[in-house]
Amino acid sequence: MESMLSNLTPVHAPSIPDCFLLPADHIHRATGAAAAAASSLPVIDMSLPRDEVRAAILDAGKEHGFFQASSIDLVINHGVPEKVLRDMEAVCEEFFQMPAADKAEFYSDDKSKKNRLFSGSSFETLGEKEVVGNYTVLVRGLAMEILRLLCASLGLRPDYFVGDISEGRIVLDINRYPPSPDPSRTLGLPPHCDRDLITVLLPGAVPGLEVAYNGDWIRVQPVPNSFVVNFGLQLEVVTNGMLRSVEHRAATNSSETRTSVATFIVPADECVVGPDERFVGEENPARYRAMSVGEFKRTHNVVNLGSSFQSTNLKNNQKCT
Ligand SMILES: O=C(O)CCC(=O)C(=O)O
Repeated sequence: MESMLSNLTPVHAPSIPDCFLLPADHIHRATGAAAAAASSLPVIDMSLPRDEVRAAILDAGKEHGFFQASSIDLVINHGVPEKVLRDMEAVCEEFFQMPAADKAEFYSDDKSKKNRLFSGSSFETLGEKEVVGNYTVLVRGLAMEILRLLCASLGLRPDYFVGDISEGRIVLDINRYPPSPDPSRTLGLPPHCDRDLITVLLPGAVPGLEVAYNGDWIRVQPVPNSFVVNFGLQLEVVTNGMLRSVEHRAATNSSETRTSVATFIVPADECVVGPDERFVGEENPARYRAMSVGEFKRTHNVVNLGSSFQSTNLKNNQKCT
């Protein structure tokens, strides 16, 4: 825990604690070939006419499971003003700049705790409740708007994702990635798919997010004032695989600290999620079993360690064989 709480830079701490080291051949570095082939992730200007945004989200969902939502401050009723983003980033920075002893008070291994610091952190400090609360409400609004647009594209009723399926406990992860003395042996976050319905990530200005694509990794170049949006496993299950939840990871770098804020829209534990009948037919049999989200969470591994393009263990429990 000490090494995680420390504010040391690599200059001060030239060696990496063993627990953060991966085997040398374990990290498949991004070659750039995928990015060249895919011209990076699609960037969707959310201020465009709804029909255009809808079509772009569906295309991005089918091809990548990821996109960047830009010009969000222009979206009427669902905008997240730039000030809200900057305030949120400032609160995160303030927290991580606190002395290690103060941060230690938030440290806990107990997953049932509402706010805790672990190998990433979820926190809410009394003084900043307003900033974090305001941010969360606006980002949730954006996520719900994207889901509504998807409904129209998928032939679902507009409020399909309203209710239990999106109203589990909202989870906000604030990820802090200090510079690494050896980025070739460390990852900020190992490859994983998100277990939620949809995730909205404030990626910060420093690159680090990498998205699996055709056996390689696309390194995401953050677009200023934009969010990275990706589809979670629950959306993949509902659409019987039409929309994909795609593996991603956070790489480290040797010079700059990176902070990202992930907002997860999660179904309630008792909500039973399975492929909707509209996505199942003779040609397209159900690929997943229906199961409660609580059971899904209990029986799935969260992440794979190291490099992998086959995180199917995340989905196997629910997959029909
Ligand atoms: O920090 C990032 O870019 C990725 C964050 C992420 O994947 C997560 O919080 O699950």
